[in-house]
Amino acid sequence: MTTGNTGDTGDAVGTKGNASTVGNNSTVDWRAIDDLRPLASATTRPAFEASPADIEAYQTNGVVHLPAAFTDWVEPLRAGLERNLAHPDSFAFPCDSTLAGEPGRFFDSYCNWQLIPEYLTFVLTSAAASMAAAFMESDAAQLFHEHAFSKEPGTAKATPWHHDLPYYCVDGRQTASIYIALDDISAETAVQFLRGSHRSGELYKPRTFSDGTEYETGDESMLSSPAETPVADGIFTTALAAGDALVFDFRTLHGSTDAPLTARRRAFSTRWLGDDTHFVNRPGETSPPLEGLGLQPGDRMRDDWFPTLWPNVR
Ligand SMILES: O=C(O)CCC(=O)C(=O)O
Repeated sequence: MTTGNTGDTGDAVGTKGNASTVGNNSTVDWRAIDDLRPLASATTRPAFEASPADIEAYQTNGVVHLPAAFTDWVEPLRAGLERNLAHPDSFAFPCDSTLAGEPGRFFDSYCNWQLIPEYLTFVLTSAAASMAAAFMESDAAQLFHEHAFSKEPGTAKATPWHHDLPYYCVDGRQTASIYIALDDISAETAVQFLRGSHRSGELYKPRTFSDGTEYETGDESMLSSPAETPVADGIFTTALAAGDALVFDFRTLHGSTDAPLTARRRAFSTRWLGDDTHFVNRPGETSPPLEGLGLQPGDRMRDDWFPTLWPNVR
């Protein structure tokens, strides 16, 4: 069994971490490519035909399950993630969230798509950009970043309930994460969602993945996210096969149980911004901690760093 921590696990904190943590520090620069626009225009991505029923489910529930949407990408994305797991410090924002004495390993890392060739190929040539635009009901889809997760067999650690928007330096209603299972995952151990929570209008304080500590947000309007699974009959959960996708809104609350894993549970998410989504100045730390953006609140995220990948531009 891998214990595989990148450093002293006693203080390890999740990438969705806080200012003093391992996960929000990086020994490498996530911005490997100065200007992504030429790369975006030199490549094309296939169109994804979303069914009206799936779009309706996404808009209503804040999450939709797309079986076998990326089966062909499982092997390349696993290979990409293995690079990250084998050499965490060679990539951006590596983090182990299992504390000293806890079994298994809960690893995550993000903002590596320019550094890991399999990830780069995925974002530039897969149907993910078009899929994101379809579910966001947006003309365009701009890539924010990717986030990869790995829980090893024996891990018995919940993913704390949270939603992603307050971690990010963006705001908007047209957002989507495309979460691809890289292993078969039982419903009991898969990520779960609180249906309709994207429409509550509430923002919940970001929490670390290691022990659920809330961020110092400096924003008194943010609430505490639920410590336990919120409302059983409002929960969306499903078993996943490797290659299945879950598409969910940045505002949808999600988390997992701490049921012990008997097999690996790996996943790869890409985060997408739609037409109405823009830069926002959060008073506390954001995750990823993106610096030097040179943006004012309300500005669209800059296209040279966060490329628009749908529609194709040539
Ligand atoms: O896989 C998990 O348990 C966490 C996933 C997650 O929080 C995310 O993709 O935003």
